[in-house]
Amino acid sequence: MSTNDEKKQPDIDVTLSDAERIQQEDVARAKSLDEKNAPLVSNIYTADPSAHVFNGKIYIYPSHDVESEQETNDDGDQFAMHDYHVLSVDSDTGEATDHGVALDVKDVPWAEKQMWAPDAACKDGKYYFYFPARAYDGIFRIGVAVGDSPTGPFKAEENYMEGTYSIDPAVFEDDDGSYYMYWGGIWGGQLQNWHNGEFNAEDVYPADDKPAYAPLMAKLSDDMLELAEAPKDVLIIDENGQELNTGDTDRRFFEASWIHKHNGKYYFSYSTGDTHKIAYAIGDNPYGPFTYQGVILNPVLGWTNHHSIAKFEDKWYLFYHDSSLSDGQTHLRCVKMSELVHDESGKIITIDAYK
Ligand code: FUB
Repeated sequence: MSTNDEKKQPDIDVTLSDAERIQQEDVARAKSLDEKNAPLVSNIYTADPSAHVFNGKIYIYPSHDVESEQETNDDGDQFAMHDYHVLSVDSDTGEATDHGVALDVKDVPWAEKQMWAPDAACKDGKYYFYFPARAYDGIFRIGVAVGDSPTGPFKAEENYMEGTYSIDPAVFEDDDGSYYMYWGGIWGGQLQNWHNGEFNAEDVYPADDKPAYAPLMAKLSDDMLELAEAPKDVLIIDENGQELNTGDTDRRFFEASWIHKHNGKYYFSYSTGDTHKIAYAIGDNPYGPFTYQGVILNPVLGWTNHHSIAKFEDKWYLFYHDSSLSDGQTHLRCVKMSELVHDESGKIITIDAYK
């Protein structure tokens, strides 16, 4: 007969990576979930939706997920994307249009593979598309490509943006016309390989009771092609002003930075990664610090959770993804949207993607 302690042990296969374990669970439960929102497109797999309103229309800049022979592991090798498509949403019908290939890795001189979560910005009639990819030395960097239309095509710069590393760029335009980029991610996102200021193949994390790795941010140059200043840490603090610690996996930053402004406050939101939530923190300026507030989106079907937030015609929307279109395959995701509500005190009402 087993003891109580033995009974409490979860039935976990320790030979599996976290990504494989979640995928097994998701494939088993996918068909039993009742989705609140349908995929915006189903002709291709899409993920990591960064949404903006340009010229009165919603444009979504997602990753383009593809089938891959790569193994599923915690570095995200299974996310072997090689190009980007842009989507737009028709405000009358709510239907989304896929505008086709906007940028392919073969046209990016510095990038070898893994075109992960992108974003875009518009300035003076030009469109700037920001994307992370692995360079030929295996290190993730962030590049920029320029176009004349929100749907591309975009022409990549020769090299990545100097001073950038890691993944998931998000670009925010403040009311004064300044643009800021936020980025970073741990595990596959490699932030833990930059602990001494240069790339180091060894993963090093702060102890559980020490401040977690912070996302990074910097103001962009006037031409939108470079960082205008050295990257700074984005501090996420608790109600006592203390930085969130590495061991606080329910609240600390993992990846998927986003920022929006509501009633003069700056809302920094992000994925908690291995605890699968989209969380947010509020600050008084683009540099932070940001004080942790709560959860925007509960865990979805799939190993990753990644989102954006945009206002369209007086309503706020959350753009997110899950793996429902592939019945739980973690690397074959689909983007969706849901209304998002700030209550009277400015708090965001938590969203659940399933009924
Ligand atoms: O899509 C590849 C990676 O998965 C993204 O860069 C992460 O944010 C996660 O969604």
